[in-house]
Amino acid sequence: MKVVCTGDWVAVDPDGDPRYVRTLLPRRTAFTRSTSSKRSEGQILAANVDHAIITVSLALEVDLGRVERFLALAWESGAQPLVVLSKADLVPDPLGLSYLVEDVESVAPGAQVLPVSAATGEGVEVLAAIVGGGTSVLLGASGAGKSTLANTLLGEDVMTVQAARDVDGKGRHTTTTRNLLVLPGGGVLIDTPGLRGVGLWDAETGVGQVFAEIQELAADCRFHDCAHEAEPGCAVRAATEDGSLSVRRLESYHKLLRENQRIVAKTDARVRAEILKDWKRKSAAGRAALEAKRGGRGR
Ligand SMILES: Nc1nc2c(ncn2[C@@H]2O[C@H](COP(=O)(O)OP(=O)(O)OP(=O)(O)O)[C@@H](O)[C@H]2O)c(=O)[nH]1
Ligand SMILES: [Mg+2]
Ligand SMILES: [Zn+2]
Repeated sequence: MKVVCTGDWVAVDPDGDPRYVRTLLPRRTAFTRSTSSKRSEGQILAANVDHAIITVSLALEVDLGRVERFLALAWESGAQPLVVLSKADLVPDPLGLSYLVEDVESVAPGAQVLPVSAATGEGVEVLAAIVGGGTSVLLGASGAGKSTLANTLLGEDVMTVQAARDVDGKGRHTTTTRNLLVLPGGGVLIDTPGLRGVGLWDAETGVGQVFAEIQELAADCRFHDCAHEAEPGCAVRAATEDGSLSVRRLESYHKLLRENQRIVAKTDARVRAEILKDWKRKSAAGRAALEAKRGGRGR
């Protein structure tokens, strides 16, 4: 059975119970993360998303590794990612703000980075234009200001907003369900509960897209399967030596790739174990049926 999730398009019988889904339309995109549970499937957070809005609060120091992780999932989903630097009013120095934007831009090739403030209205018009077409999802940590942005874009307070804890700036997980909101100017917006981190889910292509410049450099490595670890003639490591590629970025790339490989291997092992269990169960049932038949004949 397929589970319907936020963003899915379904067909219902106009004369029947509207809760009864007749057909689930094929998903164009799916934002999938790994779950801690023992299931072998990833969890689909949202389907048919056109714009994945990765919301990063400027109230805290920006964690570039986390941005890269969200970007990998977004690219993998098929949606176009956009990084919103929220609470831009908390960085009053324009030069400081432009440095922050540049920093995030350097880890987000192919994605727009937009400073936004719900408090002053900065960037809101640009964001409204982007979300005015198709389906968008707000992603990010609790307290990042996702629901505040949703309310700003809606022009009314639909979502509950709560102050982040003062001491550590951490959120309170105010939003607990995924909410699909229809925007007045067109477009659909999904507000989601804050995610501290997201586990990758078979996201090798997505990881490649986040680190596009590393993949480009890799074309000049001596070995076509170079892992950029200790191989001679590695163009990627050469770039970290001449400073054109940051060591942090290369390490982050390796880390996400390794994590992804672990998850893929674990899933494969789990799928194999499930098949084996199923086969054992079936063959045990088959044996029992055979015994019963034999027993019946004997009597
Ligand atoms: N200074 C400032 N504060 C903001 C801005 N946007 C949101 N906040 C504050 O940030 C806090 C958290 O905002 P929420 O919108 O509830 O955050 P959220 O991302 O929806 O959090 P969860 O629902 O827990 O995931 C609230 O106190 C907001 O008032 C902004 O543009 N500037
Ligand atoms: Mg919220
Ligand atoms: Zn290399």
